Amino acid sequence: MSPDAPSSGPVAAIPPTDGLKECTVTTEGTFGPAQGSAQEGGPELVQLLTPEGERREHPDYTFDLDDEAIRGFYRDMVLTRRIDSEATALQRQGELGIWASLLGQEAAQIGSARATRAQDFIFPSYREHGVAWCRDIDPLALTSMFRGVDHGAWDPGAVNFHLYTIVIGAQTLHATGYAMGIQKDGCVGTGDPDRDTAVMVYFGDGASAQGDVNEAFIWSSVFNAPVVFFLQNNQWAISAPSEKQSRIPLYRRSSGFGFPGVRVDGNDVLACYAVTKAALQQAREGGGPSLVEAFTYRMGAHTTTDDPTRYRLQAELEHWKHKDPLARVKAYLTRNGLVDADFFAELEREADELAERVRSGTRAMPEPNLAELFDLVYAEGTPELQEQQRWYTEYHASFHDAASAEVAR
Ligand SMILES: Cc1ncc(C[n+]2csc(CCOP(=O)(O)OP(=O)(O)O)c2C)c(N)n1
Ligand SMILES: [Mg+2]
Repeated sequence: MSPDAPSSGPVAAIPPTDGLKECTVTTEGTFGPAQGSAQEGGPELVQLLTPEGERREHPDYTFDLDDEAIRGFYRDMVLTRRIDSEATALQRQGELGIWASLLGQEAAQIGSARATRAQDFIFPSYREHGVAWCRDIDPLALTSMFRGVDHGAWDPGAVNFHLYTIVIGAQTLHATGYAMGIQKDGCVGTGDPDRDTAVMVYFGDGASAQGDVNEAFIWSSVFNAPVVFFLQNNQWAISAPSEKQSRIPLYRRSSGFGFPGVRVDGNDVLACYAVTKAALQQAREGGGPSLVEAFTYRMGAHTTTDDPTRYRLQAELEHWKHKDPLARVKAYLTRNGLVDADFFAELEREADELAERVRSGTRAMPEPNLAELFDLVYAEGTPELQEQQRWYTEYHASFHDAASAEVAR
């Protein structure tokens, strides 16, 4: 990662110490209103593909993949959006208890996740369905969790993708601890691309104000842990706007902790890929942690339990619709003759099939045996849990007894 990402204010250089790359501390805006937090993201924003679908150069970051990869990213984003809209509909039909939509954040998630290597370990929050997609997590494993059938039915160790974390920001500490562990295992800075490993953790603008996140920043910084903090600033923490989390642009937070930060256009899949790739590489090489702020927008509700019309203006959403992460890639591919009509037709067919699989698979899930949950809390049971299990089993059976009595009457 470039330590000298462009900034508008006066800067003070922190001299490099052993193992820690030089970074810049920007002082402008510290005591004023948040700089660059307006809807455009400010001059610091790294962008490689404009909302109109035009490629841009950046002095520090280059997108180094071919058009085939861009078609692949587009496919990822279309299919992820389809999973998301299907899951939202399933919740509305009473098939899921709740759903947290990623609508609008597809580029941030696909770009960053595609920049990881198989050996990198990812800690998600609860909205990272695009990242899960890139880690080959079956979408039905997500809907089963949001249906209440299980608590996350994949093996994190097998796919290097941790279970979703609902406790805001807690996963940044897990990630930091894991990163310190792989450091001790000698999996950082060896020069072997198959061995060197980084950790990536996803969290939000609201989470950035949590104590856990700030502690994770400190630990990762002083231990030079190989972790990339991927902050999706979707502008809202439920009904709290991001201005209420920070007086300065969030990516600048890291400078106070002694590691670099960069703000990337979170609706630009090319830039998200390029910036994250550089940050991950730095971590794997032993260059320590970094903060990537993906400046994006949550186009849907916080979750299906939320009604955003109660706290934000429709005009804001309309503004962000012009920056839709999918539309700009489609414009780029079409304008440059990199796809034909068959490409879109085939993708639509694939999305329809996927949606049907998510729908029918979710509806067909067997009822969970909730009494089993008590066996899964600890490796071995405790008297308290056994008592709770006995109580629950009796309580559950009482419904059956009542129903039988009703039939007999
Ligand atoms: C420790 C903790 N405090 C509060 C909550 C309730 N809560 C759930 S989501 C959320 C907002 C998180 O906002 P942000 O970090 O911006 O993530 P986003 O939902 O926008 O992706 C809060 C406060 C929680 N889950 N955990
Ligand atoms: Mg948020």
